[in-house]
Amino acid sequence: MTTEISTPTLEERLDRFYAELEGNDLVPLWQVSGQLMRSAPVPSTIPYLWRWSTLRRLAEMAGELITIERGGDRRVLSLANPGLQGAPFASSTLWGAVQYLGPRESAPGHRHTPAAIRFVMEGEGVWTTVNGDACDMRAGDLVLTPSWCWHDHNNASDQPMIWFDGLDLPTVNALDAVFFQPYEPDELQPVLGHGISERIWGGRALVPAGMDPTVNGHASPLLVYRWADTDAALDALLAERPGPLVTISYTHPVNGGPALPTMACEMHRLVPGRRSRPYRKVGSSVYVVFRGAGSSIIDGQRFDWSQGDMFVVPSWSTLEHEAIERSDLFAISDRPILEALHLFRDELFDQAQVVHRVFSAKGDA
Ligand code: 1HN
Repeated sequence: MTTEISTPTLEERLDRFYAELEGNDLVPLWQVSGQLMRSAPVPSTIPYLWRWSTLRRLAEMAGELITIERGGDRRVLSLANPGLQGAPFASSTLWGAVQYLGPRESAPGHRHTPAAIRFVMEGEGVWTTVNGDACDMRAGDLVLTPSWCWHDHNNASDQPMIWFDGLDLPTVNALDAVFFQPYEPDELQPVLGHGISERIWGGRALVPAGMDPTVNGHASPLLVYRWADTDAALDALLAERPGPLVTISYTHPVNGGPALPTMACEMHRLVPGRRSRPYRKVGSSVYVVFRGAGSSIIDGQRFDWSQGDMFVVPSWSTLEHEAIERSDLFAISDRPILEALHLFRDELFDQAQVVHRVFSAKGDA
């Protein structure tokens, strides 16, 4: 009697092949190339907005319920983009958050490789000490804590303060380049003086000769950008270049590059009643409404905003703004990283022709 050895069909051979690939931790490109190679970016980050009323209420609740302890170190509520599967990130590359510091409270010193910015929404009487330089924080000020600089926050007033924190943490994390170190043995570093970097490097286009501009590595040696200067620069620019939108960048006073090598900071001033031209760029942004009210259309979805609201614009999303009163929008982005890698591109369109859907934030009536 003869046993028949049947040749396996092509289908059987393919089944075995794919099972073997899986069993050996291999993935064939032809099954995934459609997801990996798109004609243009398809971000997981979605356009999204958080209301200031919600942020402030929950930050205040955190102030009542949560103490600042070593380890956690900070009372921070992160903007968690719903497109990012529960990650505490505003976008795939940017951290955005509100931080609450109670009256007479300090947040202990530490340093980390992710760089951070603070943008102050309201209040005064708080300073962040950065490598010994106590940087006073008032509404509209931008304070830098560059990569690996020691920093602690101190509130000498009887009022709490809430500010916006922006970090490049998701990017540094994706690169597995996060290092963190608590300041020891004391909770706070010694203060060498208040506003040292401003006195040395804050002279607009006048910088000292013969002083090292690399004290903070590739970050700006100037740690604080005051609202009065920002406001005056925007006014002057608007007088010369009438809207609908003017933008200033916060720069390194010596090389003219971004204030931080990994994160761009900008302030946009919008003239009421006029729509900005549709614009898109590679890389995401987190916006903070410092003053004013209006709306932004992100890929056809309209987000109405007012003072203190925060929203995310994903990579390659078309963006238009229209203010109903004079408005100032602070924004951070990952643009310096994309530019350094020669991956940046952008497009400005002529016409607003967008039909829009209206976004309502959680908690909106
Ligand atoms: C951090 O150190 C601060 O120093 C704020 O205030 C937010 C988010 C993630 C990781 C570290 C701060 C942070 C942070």
